[in-house]
Amino acid sequence: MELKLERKLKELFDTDLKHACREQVYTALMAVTGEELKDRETFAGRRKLYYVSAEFLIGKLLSNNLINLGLFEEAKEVLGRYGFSLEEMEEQECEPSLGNGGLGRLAACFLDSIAALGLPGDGVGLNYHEGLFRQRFVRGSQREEKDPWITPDGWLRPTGVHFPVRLGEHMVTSTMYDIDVPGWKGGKNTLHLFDLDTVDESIITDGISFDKTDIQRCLTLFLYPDDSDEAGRLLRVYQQYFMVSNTAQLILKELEERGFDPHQLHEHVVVQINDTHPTMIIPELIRLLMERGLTMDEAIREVEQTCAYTNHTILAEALEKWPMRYLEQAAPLIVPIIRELDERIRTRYADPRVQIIDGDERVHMAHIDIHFGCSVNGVAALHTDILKKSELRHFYELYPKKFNNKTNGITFRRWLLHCNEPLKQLVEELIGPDFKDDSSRLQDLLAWRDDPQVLRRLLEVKQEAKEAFRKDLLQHQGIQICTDSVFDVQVKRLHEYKRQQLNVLYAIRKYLDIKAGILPKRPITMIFGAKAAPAYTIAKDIIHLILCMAKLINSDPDVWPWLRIVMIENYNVTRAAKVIPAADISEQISLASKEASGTGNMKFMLNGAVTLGTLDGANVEICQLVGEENIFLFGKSSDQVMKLYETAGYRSRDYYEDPEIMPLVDFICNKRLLAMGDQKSLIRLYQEIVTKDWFMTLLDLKEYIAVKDRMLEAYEDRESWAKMMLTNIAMSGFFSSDRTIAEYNRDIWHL
Ligand code: 26Q
Repeated sequence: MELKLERKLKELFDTDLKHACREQVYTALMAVTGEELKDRETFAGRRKLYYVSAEFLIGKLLSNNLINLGLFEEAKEVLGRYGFSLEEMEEQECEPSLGNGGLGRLAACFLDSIAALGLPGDGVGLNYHEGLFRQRFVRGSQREEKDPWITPDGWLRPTGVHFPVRLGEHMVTSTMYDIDVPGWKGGKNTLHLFDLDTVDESIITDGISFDKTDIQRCLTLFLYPDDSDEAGRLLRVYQQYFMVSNTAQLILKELEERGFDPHQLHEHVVVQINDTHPTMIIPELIRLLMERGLTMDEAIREVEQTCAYTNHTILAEALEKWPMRYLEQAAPLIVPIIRELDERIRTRYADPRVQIIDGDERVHMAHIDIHFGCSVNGVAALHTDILKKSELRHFYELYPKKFNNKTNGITFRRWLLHCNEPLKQLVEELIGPDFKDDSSRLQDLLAWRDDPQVLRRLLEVKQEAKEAFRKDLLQHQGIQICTDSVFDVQVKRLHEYKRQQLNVLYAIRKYLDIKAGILPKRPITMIFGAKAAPAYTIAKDIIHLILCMAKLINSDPDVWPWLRIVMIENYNVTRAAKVIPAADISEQISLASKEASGTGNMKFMLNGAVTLGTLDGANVEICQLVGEENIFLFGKSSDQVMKLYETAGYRSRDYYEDPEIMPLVDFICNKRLLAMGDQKSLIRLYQEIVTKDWFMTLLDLKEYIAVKDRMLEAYEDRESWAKMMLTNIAMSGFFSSDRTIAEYNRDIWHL
């Protein structure tokens, strides 16, 4: 490593490690790492996977790549000897935020695990020039700014591969860029990101606005442009078709290069469709196979056995249904195919609920996947059950064998080995290094459950992470927090169903208690981090309320020594890796039945936080693994919630009128808050909660308060708390994405 760095510094800057500046060392390190990656052999096999996704939230790659190349320790040591640190190198790397949240991060963890298991599988997506917007807080509200991430010394490699794509009336030519995905034990796969050379960043006007009708100049400018207006939605369809047409052409090109015939597609290719965003790959592949001489029947048969679909949501409003005229405008070549597929289903089934095109000429994307794919999977046991028995019931009756569960996972390389060095070291000292290859070995930690010395060391490791996060927050936001307080953390996208507002109502309750002289046993630091979709008004109102509460408390010396609210600005993968190791309490408080899985919950568990949650998504499986005595549960069950929706049986006003609840909700419109913040926003949020509360915040509020108070009480018995931490870490092995990927391969991919 040292020699290679010296050589690179000489070549690029005519300098050496003794004299180079930080930026030069960074550039050299990136280049050397890139070259090591390039030399690795690509995984190959009889059948190849294409994981197609509109999002890959890969985050920074330098450390991750060094770890997988086995160069991490060496790089750290060499840099250290010359007065540099790997952290300061990482600071210089831009984060590719090519995803919104869970779905995109899952795709990134999956790429890591596919390569770790040595399976031949590439990711395919879009090369958004600006990732998800950068979030700034201005006068207590979210502002969006662009977040360019493409730099000359980054990981993106031009390939010289181009495909013609018909976008609406125009033929365009794509360019493919590649990012290497190294395996943990050698070998590599590739993430292919498609782009258009005509895209022009200069059309971005203030913030993140641009002319959404100028398709050739804006196609891949942004990840998921705002879908709140007509032009935005249409652009999304253009993006999707561009993505899948390129993917389909790449698949057939590689198939031919490997010496196979299009008639043998399914024997050599499997396509995993990540939510419905890449659904148009089904008609596009059929179209291209027919161009290559297959009959429609033959083409459909091949594609059916090639494509598999993952569902990530139960929220009806998130299931994509595109007006036919959007498809006619953006993707005219596949419209006749979609109409033919629709006809075939009509002749097979009379039930209007399973048709592809509905009475309003809207195309139900998931229905295409289910009818014309070989597998439908949910992302946690509860989620898959709900799909079977309610959301996709009519399809489950038609195709019971297609339905299967694949509980999500996370890559332990990033979410333990890299982000929590002290914990990694402690674990390794206790149980040896085998857990790095086989996460289920973490269970060996249970042997130390009753060892006071080990439990004490676990608490010290947590303290160290809290200290590191304190420094990080001070450096990035100038905010000082106390590491002797309990760190209570809720970080995830802002959505009403995730119920950040429930957490804020608890903060209001604590604030009022403290003002009344009822003090907690120990100071509490409530940490939030969340981006709201730019057009999601109520989500932005909730951010505003959090920031107003933070300000109110900060200016009140009665309160701030006991309660602090901190909102992490621009929460992203990089910030996640800092805050998750530091958390004591992991808030997973979605309304039961609404969070398909959650993956943050797994990251917290692995890092020794204890979950405060509802029985939703993968929390159910966490509970089964650790036992009810090692998790804090509250709230109505998913069955109860679904019944309430069915019968329209929830009226928020009935709960609001409870004398314990009313003052908390009313506080949102308290005089001091209104004077401090945006009245319109606060009143709107208040009204929403009292009159609508679609995600039933008030339903679970009292129990949430009681259980959280009990949890804070439990925190005071440090040894028994440490035991809970240890049990959580020990049982988290199941949530390794290596396990998830092994299951996908066993049941669906057969690579
Ligand atoms: C759809 C249509 C138009 C515009 C945008 C969208 C859109 C964008 C993003 C729909 C869905 C998403 C993202 C969904 C997502 O992140 N789902 C999460 O997936 C995780 C991985 O499976 C789960 O753990 C989470 O529970 C689920 O919310």
